[in-house]
Amino acid sequence: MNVPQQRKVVTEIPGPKSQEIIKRRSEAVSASLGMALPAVITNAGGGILVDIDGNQIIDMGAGIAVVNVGNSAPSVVKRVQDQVAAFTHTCFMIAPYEGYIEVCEKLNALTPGNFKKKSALFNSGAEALENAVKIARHYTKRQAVVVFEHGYHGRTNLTMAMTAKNMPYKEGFGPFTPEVYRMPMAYPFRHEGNIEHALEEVIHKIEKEIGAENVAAIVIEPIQGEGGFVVPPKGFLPGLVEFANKNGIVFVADEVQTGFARTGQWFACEDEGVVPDLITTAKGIAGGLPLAGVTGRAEIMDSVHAGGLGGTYGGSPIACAAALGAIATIEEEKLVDRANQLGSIMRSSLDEMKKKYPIIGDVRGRGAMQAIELVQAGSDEPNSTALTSIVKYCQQKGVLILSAGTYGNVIRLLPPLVMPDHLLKEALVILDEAVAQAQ
Ligand code: PLZ
Repeated sequence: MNVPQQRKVVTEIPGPKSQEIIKRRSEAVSASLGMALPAVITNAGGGILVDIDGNQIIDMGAGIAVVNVGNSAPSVVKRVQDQVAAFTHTCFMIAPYEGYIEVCEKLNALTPGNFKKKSALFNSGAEALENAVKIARHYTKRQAVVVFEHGYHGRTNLTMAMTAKNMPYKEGFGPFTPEVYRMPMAYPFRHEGNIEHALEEVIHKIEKEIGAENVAAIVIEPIQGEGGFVVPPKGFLPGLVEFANKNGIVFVADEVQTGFARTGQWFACEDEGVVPDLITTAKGIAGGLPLAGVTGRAEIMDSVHAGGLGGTYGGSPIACAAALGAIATIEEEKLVDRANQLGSIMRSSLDEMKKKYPIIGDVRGRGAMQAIELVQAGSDEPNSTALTSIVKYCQQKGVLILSAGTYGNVIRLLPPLVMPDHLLKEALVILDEAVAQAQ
């Protein structure tokens, strides 16, 4: 491993060197960009981020579920280095290279569905979602797009419209693209009314308010990420797929956050045997390099005229080399199984915490994607003050944890899947202390 797998706190966080650079950051970088951890990173690997002051911080975010295979995974590094030395760019639409084709072959083989599939590659999750919608509209010759409360799909104009939460993603950035319709999400912890009827309610609303025959796509995250790791109850996703199939609607699973072993399966939709028409991927696909994909039924993917999709950098040879390295790492190191092991360590410790601390209202997630939702003790009122205090406490102790949730009250745990047990357990002990002091 390129960095020692040990937590070490040698200065306050941020330390003096980080503080100096962060001062330059505020002079040079637009104030519009957030910063969860005020520590300037110089190295990272396994489950550790090393900052410029020499602190070794346990990484419970994996760059938002990106470095599932770890930072600087050897097989990613090697393939990227070889690719950069060979050539950096041709533009796939100008002159092809094998890496792009190989990544598509892998995506077609790994994603659920026993039918002929094809893929196209892009640069970011938002771009994948944009293209999935373009493809679905072109194929169906319909316009409406159905999305869900608490959903997140990106920050471009179309994907802002698809994203549920106003602050910070949408405030002041309108007008948004039309023909995007938001449906109630089956959110077990907060569902108003009978959750058994959540599916019927959605179907009824689509039929009455949009007309099923006008819907091009239903787009949903199988487990919502930014929305707070909302896991819909069994039956909800299969029910939506059935409705989509019956009505000629393209069902799109947004697996940008859940994909690539994160939830203890290659893709989260496999859990209930859900077979989407299209799947969007990004983040975990390429070990940190910018890459995204749309994969799905060949007849849908091929329905767009030649030249209808593309982009200068989409599926860059370097990002494709990284993806092949990341996919090989997931296979060779059995990271799908590892996600389940990490998940059960996290789950048992979070369940214990819930028994002790009344500000934990809910524990949920799947595989190495686990969360706690914080409430005012004895109610289900969101508690974002406790979240701020917990995140800060963890930071000072050298543990990076990320927040999420429509109400800013969810702590989400997304460790790299190569994190050793001892680091994960140490991070959970510190999280326990952090929750205790936030009571
Ligand atoms: N779909 C399900 O989780 C990205 C957003 C970080 P991009 N989530 C992290 C931030 O605050 O900008 C995401 C996602 C799902 C789409 C996206 C968008 O992916 O690569 O950030 O464009």
